Amino acid sequence: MSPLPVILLGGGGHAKVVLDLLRVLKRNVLGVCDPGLADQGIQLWRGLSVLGDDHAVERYAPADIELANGTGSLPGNTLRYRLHTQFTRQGYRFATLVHPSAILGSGVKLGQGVQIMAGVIVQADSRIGDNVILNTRACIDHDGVIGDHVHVAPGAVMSGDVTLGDGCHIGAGANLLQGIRLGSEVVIGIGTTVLTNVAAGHQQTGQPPRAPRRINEE
Ligand code: JB2
Repeated sequence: MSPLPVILLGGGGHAKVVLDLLRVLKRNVLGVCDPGLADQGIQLWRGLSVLGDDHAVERYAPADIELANGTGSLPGNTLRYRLHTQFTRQGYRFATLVHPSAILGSGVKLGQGVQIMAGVIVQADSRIGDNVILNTRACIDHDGVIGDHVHVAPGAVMSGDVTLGDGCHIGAGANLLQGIRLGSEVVIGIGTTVLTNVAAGHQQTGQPPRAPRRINEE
């Protein structure tokens, strides 16, 4: 059975990457819903018809289409979460998209609406929740547990057996030690190295360097 046609939600920066991914996967994209584009009277965006605001989705029955969430998720911005929960409640499904250059190990499980971008590696037995973005070149090593609505930004590295609670944001280039557990809604700053667990609703940013020491001389 051929995959259902797709409607893209959002026409900003993240949506460009999602649209490229849909095209690489040869998905039939019916158009984009974006109130910003519609308000400006823009009818064509990157070769796609602008269908209107999100109400345009309702012209299609949930069984006849899939949605692609083209809105990104940055700390404090709930739009992506809101679109996912609202349309899921209405019975629509979000396409799970995996770039052909990504590597998925054995036993990996992906939730609904997961977006795995170019160059991502997800190792054996990792579980990825709904509406997650694993952005360009991110890495989840073995046995990772990634909650719903998480964004792992480009180049961030989760060592083995890391658990991220729902709604976490992992900044670009961050590194998490193996076995680290983050509660829900934790924000890790760009380039931050995380060596201890972080409780729900907290953030860890910055990178205090330590003076060089001889190995085995703590
Ligand atoms: O209610 C809405 C709505 N409100 C704003 N429904 C829909 N379908 N779209 C909505 N938008 C549209 O989302 C705006 O009109 C705009 O076109 C788009 C947001 O685009 P922006 O480029 O501002 O953000 P983004 O979420 O695509 O990307 C952010 O997050 C990514 C993960 C950026 O900061 C990126 O740099 C980042 N990579």
